[in-house]
Amino acid sequence: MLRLDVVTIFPEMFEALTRHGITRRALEEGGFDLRAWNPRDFVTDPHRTVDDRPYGGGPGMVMLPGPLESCIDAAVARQRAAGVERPPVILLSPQGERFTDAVARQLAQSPGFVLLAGRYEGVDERLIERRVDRELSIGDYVTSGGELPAMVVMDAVVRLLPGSLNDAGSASQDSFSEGLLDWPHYTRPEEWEGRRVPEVLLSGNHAAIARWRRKQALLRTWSRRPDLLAGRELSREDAALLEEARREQLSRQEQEQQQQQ
Ligand code: 9D3
Repeated sequence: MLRLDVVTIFPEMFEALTRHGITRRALEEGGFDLRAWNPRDFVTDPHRTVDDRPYGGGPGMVMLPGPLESCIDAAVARQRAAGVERPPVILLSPQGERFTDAVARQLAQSPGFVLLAGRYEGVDERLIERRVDRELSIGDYVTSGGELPAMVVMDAVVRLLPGSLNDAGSASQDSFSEGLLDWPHYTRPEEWEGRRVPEVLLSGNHAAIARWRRKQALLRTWSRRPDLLAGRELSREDAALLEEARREQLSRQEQEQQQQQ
């Protein structure tokens, strides 16, 4: 069982994971467990202070190192009691290494880890030096705190755990493990608002369907996310499929232009 601990001043936010969907099911079936720790519970002053003004001035507040350290140590102690010898402490931070599918797969192999979600402008640097093993960012945009990024990390990791999906096939077929975007999906009705489902999907010809889907995935990846194909050699079959898809797309575009004239 994967052990997850998170240090946060908003523990209730993590109910988004424990109350809904795939993550709720994985929790109920014992795929992982999750405990949220509030640094406010580790301070004794009447205001239960966890932040203060930055030395050197400037806007916003900085999280105090003391309460965070006590809180992290309690989370680490729980991990150790559960048999996780050296749980890494991972800070969610705009300065972190980018969280990718490869990082998610690495974390899913581990017995457990502690996430630290910051609020305000940041965390006292000395706490990071003393307690944090790794920093992760989910991308180049600003969120209001580390909690949503922590949930993104947990969700992406938990859905990789064995037995955590409705459909066991999906995780290995997933876009990013394959390095390709998804093909388009269709369901009933066969015709909707004048648009028909591609005939091949109604044909019952499984080989033709698989070929069509692969072709669509290649075409979409090539046109929307060329970066995913950049460092990568396509198989002879894939290269031929993509070439065919590009020719078909070009002739469709030419037809559309003719109709406009
Ligand atoms: C980079 C902006 N910072 C200087 C103006 C201030 C700041 C804004 C928002 C510091 C922290 C935050 C809260 N966000 C996170 O802690 C965070 C985050 C993010 O904002 N984007 C992508 N990944 C992450 S992981 C944690």
